[in-house]
Amino acid sequence: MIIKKSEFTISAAKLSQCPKDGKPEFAFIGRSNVGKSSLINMLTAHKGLAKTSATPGKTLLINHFNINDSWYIVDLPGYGFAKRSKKVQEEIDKMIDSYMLQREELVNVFLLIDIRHDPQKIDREFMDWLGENGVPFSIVFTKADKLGPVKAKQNAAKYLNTLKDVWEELPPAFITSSESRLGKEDILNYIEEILNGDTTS
Ligand SMILES: Nc1nc2c(ncn2[C@@H]2O[C@H](COP(=O)(O)OP(=O)(O)O)[C@@H](O)[C@H]2O)c(=O)[nH]1
Ligand SMILES: [Mg+2]
Repeated sequence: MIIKKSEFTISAAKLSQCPKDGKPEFAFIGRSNVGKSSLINMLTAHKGLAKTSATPGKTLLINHFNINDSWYIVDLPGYGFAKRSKKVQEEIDKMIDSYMLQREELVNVFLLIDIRHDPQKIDREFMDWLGENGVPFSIVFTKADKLGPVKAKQNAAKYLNTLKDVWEELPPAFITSSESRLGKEDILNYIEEILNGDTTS
């Protein structure tokens, strides 16, 4: 898949404000500062498409980006950001829940995990919740350049291994770096396969 066009479409505060053209959506989510904006910019080769910032936790809206006039990247707010007020975080969680459960256009969720960190309870809870509700997702390990290739692979394998306590089948997983663009082709090919209805690989 080659991304020829990527542009911001709309920021929605609720589901009813999301685009109504029925195009498939691939959502990106994770804890604040996990590298979500950087990953979206890397995948689209569009610097500044999703804002990267040193002040984490700023995206409060569901942001849609039109890709090639045929599908959307959806940038969701980070969950579990301690500096937000409880009330604001609850509002966000409600918005995320309704998007995940009700948005018919949603095809796949990319759940981002910082490859350097030990498994965090909040990521695991979110993953299990997606599974229980039948929402298809993949894991994207971010910031692999900070570890180097060997350690990155080890950490990813170790992480995935912890899921086996409950998960019979592991979700697809990608090791990425927005710095080195590692994982770009794999993720874009995966999206293309899903869009083409090829679910055999
Ligand atoms: N070394 C390295 N740093 C990254 C990578 N991705 C993001 N970062 C840094 O991590 C911080 C948070 O990134 P950002 O994309 O804004 O995270 P977001 O809050 O999840 O959208 C920024 O300082 C980025 O420069 C990566 O792949 N490698
Ligand atoms: Mg961001």
